[in-house]
Amino acid sequence: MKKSLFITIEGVEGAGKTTSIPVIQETLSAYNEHIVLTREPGGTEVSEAIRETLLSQSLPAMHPDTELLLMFAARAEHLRSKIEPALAENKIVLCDRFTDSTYAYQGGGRGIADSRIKVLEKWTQGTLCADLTLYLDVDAATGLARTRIREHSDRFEDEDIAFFNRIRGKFHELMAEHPERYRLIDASQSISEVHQQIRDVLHTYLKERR
Ligand code: Z5A
Repeated sequence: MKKSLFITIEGVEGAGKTTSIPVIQETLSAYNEHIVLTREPGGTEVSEAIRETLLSQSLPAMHPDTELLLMFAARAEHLRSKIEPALAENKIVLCDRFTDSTYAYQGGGRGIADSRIKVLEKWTQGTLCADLTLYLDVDAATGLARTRIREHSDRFEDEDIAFFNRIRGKFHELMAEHPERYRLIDASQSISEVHQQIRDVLHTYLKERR
């Protein structure tokens, strides 16, 4: 049986993706102990360097097209040198954000048409897409309030609430378009309740695959 799996975690800032990763890893390890944890933008030395540019607040604002192309430049490197080899070796790849974030942030947030994003998606990924997407859903104001107690912000976190409301709206559209891979987690609940939902969803998903 194929043991490789490509799992992505999505949500607005402060949804609790980072906080949930150890729970996801622990639950998945009963199925396949070879798990590659990674993130976007980033995940390789070159892609992390592109991430620095994308998130930097010391640079002037960049054009949305530049932002979009840099996201896919980082993704191309990440796919070729890390994700695709790991999947070929039958590993699980657990990725904190992936192309759905591009549709949500550069599409929903910045207003770039889906059709333009699709061209780059096809070029960079071919037919590869996530097997499973854990979508942690929380309203933008709650998510942002959770992150704004941090000392440092990044270029995205400085955007206004309308930007993040559009992003959440886009994630909901994506969830309706891809019910076969999307699993909704109610991230407005307490951390322990969110983690229990994640365990339940993963156990059900993995049982169905056996
Ligand atoms: N981006 C893009 O524009 N296009 C793309 O294609 C891709 C990405 C791939 C990456 O930055 C940025 O890049 C991101 C989108 C953009 N925008 N921003 N900013 P990042 O990786 O640094 O940002 P992030 O993914 O949004 O991470 P985050 O802000 O840390 O969110 P999180 O990982 O979901 O949250 P967390 O760190 O787990 O939790 C935040 C705080 O909330 C923390 O203190 C927790 O203890 C607390 N928390 C978490 N869950 C709960 C619950 N349930 N109740 C109460 N408190 C909670």
